[in-house]
Amino acid sequence: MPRAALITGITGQDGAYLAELLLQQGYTVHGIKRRASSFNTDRVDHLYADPHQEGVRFFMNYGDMTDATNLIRVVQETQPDEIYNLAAQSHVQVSFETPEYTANSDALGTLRLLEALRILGMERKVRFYQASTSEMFGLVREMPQRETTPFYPRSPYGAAKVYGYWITVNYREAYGIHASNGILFNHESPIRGETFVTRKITRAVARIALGLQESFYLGNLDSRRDWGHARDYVRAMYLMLQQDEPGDYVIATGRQHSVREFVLRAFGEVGIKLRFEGEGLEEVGVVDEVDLPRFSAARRGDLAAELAADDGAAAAAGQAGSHPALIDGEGPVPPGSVVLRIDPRYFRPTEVESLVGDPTKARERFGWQATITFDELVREMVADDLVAARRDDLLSAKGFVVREFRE
Ligand code: NDP
Ligand code: GDR
Repeated sequence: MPRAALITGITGQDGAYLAELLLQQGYTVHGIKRRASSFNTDRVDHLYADPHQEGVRFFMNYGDMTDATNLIRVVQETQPDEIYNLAAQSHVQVSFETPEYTANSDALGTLRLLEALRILGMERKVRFYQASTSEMFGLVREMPQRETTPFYPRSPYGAAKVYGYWITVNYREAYGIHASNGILFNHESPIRGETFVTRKITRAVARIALGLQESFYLGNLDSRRDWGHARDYVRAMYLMLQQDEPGDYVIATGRQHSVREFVLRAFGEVGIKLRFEGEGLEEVGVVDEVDLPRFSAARRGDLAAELAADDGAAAAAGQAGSHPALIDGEGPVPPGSVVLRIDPRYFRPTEVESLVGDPTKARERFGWQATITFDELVREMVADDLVAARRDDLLSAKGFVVREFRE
């Protein structure tokens, strides 16, 4: 019998990468998805197979972390060997607007799932993973943060996740459940939600490069994060549940960058050198220089070839593409263009200024370490958003309506 896993939050970024990994490992994967008035399964549609076919190993169940009866029934029906509890209202800023709902889904939701195991008498059968977070460290007590660093959450989200962490520890100690907390630092990917800062930046950079928008707005440019790639991080979740003993682990790269650095790096990918002018709410990001061969290649979709070709031959060869060659000053973003402004709407009532994790324990216990660098992460995200921006550009050029998503 193949092993069975149940993933809550399967329609999210991590759920999609984890489902892919577990299917590759031979698991049968059950996911819980919320009922929505439109399709919300974009990230896992490529894994979905018609359940009427033979040999299908990927199944979806309707459910919600706020509905205990539903969780009990889904666990009973799917009989998982491993449960990965990834479902959460995961946006820190949104948690200030919806604090009670965030506590209900993120804190009590975890309790409901653990209680489902007790009610069904599955405490010794199921291994449990809880998606804990570096946001629990909040106003950090030491640098870098490790498993022993005290928590000091700075948002309703962080506070709810602290409850989720401790109730997981408590059920492990009280009932002998193989339950582990992954204290994961920020991890991103091309399928990161569009309103988290990294994806917001890479989408905007791509759309600005294609001339689909002129500028965008951010909040605090100086906060610092330890950013890794989601593909690396779901591997850590899986490894935690393969250990003989459960435990709590920090998963991080050990390096941090500011939001400002992320912005500079992302614009650099499309050949735009940015400079910052002004201070506070008046600060703006201004185009300083444009590397035209690289910028043209990014617009055409030949960036990989451009990067590979030191002599610029690829850029010359590609000039017959859909976009004509750009002449300095004539592109959509000539030097002097303001492409980034500050909007205080994106400031948080209490901010987490600086996070960086020490993943030594995970490395020593099960050999985990991040393999994808910050530069590779930014490159992959910008490249993917360029594809989407080119598709939108082409569709609108051919007269089709392109949907504009707004935050
Ligand atoms: P996403 O926001 O991309 O995905 C969250 C998932 O939870 C979605 O599938 C969402 O469904 C689902 N969900 C939300 N509320 C409910 C609910 N009430 N009932 C059922 N499902 C619900 O998050 P990530 O994939 O980035 O993160 C996965 C988990 O890891 C989360 O718990 C997050 O808090 C935590 N985490 C994330 C980190 C990161 O950097 N990404 C770092 C540390 C922890 P829908 O698609 O319908 O909205
Ligand atoms: P975070 O991620 O709060 O760390 O939580 P997010 O990308 O939202 O913010 C990171 C930092 O960027 C600053 N920032 C902005 N953030 C957003 N979203 N939008 C903006 O316009 C903007 N401008 C500046 C923020 O103030 C913050 O300092 C993520 C989530 O995935 C959580 O679920 C997870 O637990 C933690 O990472 C680890």
